[in-house]
Amino acid sequence: MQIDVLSLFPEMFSGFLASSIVARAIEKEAIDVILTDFRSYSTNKHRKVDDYAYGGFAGLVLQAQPIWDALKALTAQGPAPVIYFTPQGRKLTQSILEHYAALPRVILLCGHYKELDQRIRDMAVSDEVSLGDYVLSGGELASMVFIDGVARLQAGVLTDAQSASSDSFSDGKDSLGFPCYTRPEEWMGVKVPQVLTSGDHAQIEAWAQAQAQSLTRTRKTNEAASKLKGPMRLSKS
Ligand code: 6GU
Repeated sequence: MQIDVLSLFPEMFSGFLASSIVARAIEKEAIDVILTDFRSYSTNKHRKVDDYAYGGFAGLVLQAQPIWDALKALTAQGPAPVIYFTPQGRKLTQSILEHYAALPRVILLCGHYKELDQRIRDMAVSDEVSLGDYVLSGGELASMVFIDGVARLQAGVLTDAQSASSDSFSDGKDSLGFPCYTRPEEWMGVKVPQVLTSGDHAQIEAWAQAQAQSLTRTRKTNEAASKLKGPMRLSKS
């Protein structure tokens, strides 16, 4: 899968692309990430990419020309969907990631601080995606979220142990995970749930399912009550 990224801040991606699963996906050639600074397509003598908003509104607007020319160059060999990251987009879900992960190529468009000229959104953008109802300084973090999400869905990227098929939201399961424990069996006086050391696999499976169901119910239907858990309980030590 080829992922082109149009951003004014390509340096934001360097640590991300060099680490963990995404780095392995690149090394295995499951994904290829190509960063393009669309400022380099500006025909302005000062390489300016933004200007005042018509109508006298506050703030600058990213001009259509550099983005259009960058997209024209990127799609000279063939079309690809252009995803623009904006809080006004549809909320990113696992099924959106699964849809795009199956395509040979996508182009990710990141704005920064300011809105894009509407004509680019109308004429060149095929999808608009948001992370949620809050405001970030630009689309770069959202596009890294997207890249991470599609990279781990590519064949051969995750090991069996990391398998994506048991992910919380895969297959439209829409369920959160269950509590996990590892050694030691007792830590700070707290034991792991007894069922997990019982060796009874049917019981363990039933426990995990029940836990996942109740977690999903409380987190999704009573968000206010599940938001805060208080400070670290360090006094015990
Ligand atoms: Cl995709 N972009 C920006 N700038 N802010 C956001 C977002 C995207 N999703 C949530 N907040």
